[in-house]
Amino acid sequence: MKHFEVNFDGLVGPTHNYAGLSYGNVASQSNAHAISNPQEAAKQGLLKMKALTELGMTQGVLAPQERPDLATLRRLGFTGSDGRVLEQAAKQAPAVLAACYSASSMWTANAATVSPSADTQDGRIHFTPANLTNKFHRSLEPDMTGRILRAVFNNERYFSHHRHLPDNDHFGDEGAANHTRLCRAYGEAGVELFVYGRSAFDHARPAPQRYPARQTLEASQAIARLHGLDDENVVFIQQNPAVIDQGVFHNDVIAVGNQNVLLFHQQAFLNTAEVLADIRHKFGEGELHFIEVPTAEVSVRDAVTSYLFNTQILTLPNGDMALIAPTECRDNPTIAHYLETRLRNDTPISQVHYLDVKQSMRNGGGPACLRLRVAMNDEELAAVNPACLINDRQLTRLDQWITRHYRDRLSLDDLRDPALVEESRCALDELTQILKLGAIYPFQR
Ligand code: SUG
Repeated sequence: MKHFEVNFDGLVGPTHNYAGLSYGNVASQSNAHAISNPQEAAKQGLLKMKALTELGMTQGVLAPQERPDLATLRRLGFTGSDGRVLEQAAKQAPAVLAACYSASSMWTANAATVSPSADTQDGRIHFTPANLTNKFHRSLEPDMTGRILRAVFNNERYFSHHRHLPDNDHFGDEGAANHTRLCRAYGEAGVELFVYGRSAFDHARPAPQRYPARQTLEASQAIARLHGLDDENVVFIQQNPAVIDQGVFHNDVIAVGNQNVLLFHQQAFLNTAEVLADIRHKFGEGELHFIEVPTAEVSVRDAVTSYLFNTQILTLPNGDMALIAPTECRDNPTIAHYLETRLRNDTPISQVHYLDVKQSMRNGGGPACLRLRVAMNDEELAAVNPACLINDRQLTRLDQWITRHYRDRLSLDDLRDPALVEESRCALDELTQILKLGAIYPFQR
């Protein structure tokens, strides 16, 4: 039996825009109110998926959510026709309207936490959608995320789907963005690292002062329990609050792991020495590479602006490891120098590929944010909805679908346009046929 990791990228939705919704996410704030290009955003995402298939990887795709979320706007007291709801919301609560329009489900690293079958008690792959309680626009995602995941991983023998954690900041959960798995081989039990920003129940623990810590310890512990993980294979790690205060709103902005490699910034964690010793102990025998990037070489600021750590480390079919980095890393001389000289010295990473995902980067979403990793074997892969796996045919169909339905310019003012609601629905209706999802969207019922 073969074992590998499949990346499921979020398809960027037709309402991709820059609304400055994420306090604590520097890029989202600094690009607030910029004009977006949804068509370019979706195509950049598709080209990233294509690039991975060309490297020999199995690549999947997850459908976007329906936006605007008119049901939420109605729940908040806006009434009448769709057009009237938009008009009133634009007048009375433009920030709420923008939140209900966000295409943020494209960052599927925040869709769910996934534990592969080699780690779980019942030998199934476990999924828990993230509740994303810390940001209103993102808290609208989990129910639909669950529905999408069930439509893609639709087989109870192999896949176990949990409901998202309670919708309360005490259990704030941001999914795989704060979760990494180290292992000797994908098919063997690994060590699952859960990184949290604060404890919701123990106020004596350190917490950031300026920006919110989105993930709590208690949420991470609940996921580990739900997934039936063995204590011996789990490490809970507190993120350094000082870096959250510098814009590291998820751990995947400052650390990334794959198999026996953990690439992280010197300031990523609290009590780093203890954390590393714990990981090493639980990892057991075999080579384990801790690649610690010192502040003297890369500042936290450079890490946040370049997204050096929001890269994907892939194990290619020939066993080599490759790093998928945003072009912002190549354009920053310090980071380019680090990647071209230091990184490849004495580490298993032998190639670096730069991809342009600028439309997503402007909202603080790099290559790693755009993907949900699922380690699986042949048999499990055969149980995945095949239309959600990328091949040349699906790439062509999706590319044409984007060209047909997406605008190439969207300003916040455009969000009041009722035509955008219809365009998006029409696009998503067709998408459910391309990806064979069934009628998953509320407007289709
Ligand atoms: O949750 N940005 C997202 C970016 C998520 C990145 N994901 C990971 N690091 N895994 C967020 O902050 C900005 C939307 C706006 O401002 O319009 C936004 O939601």
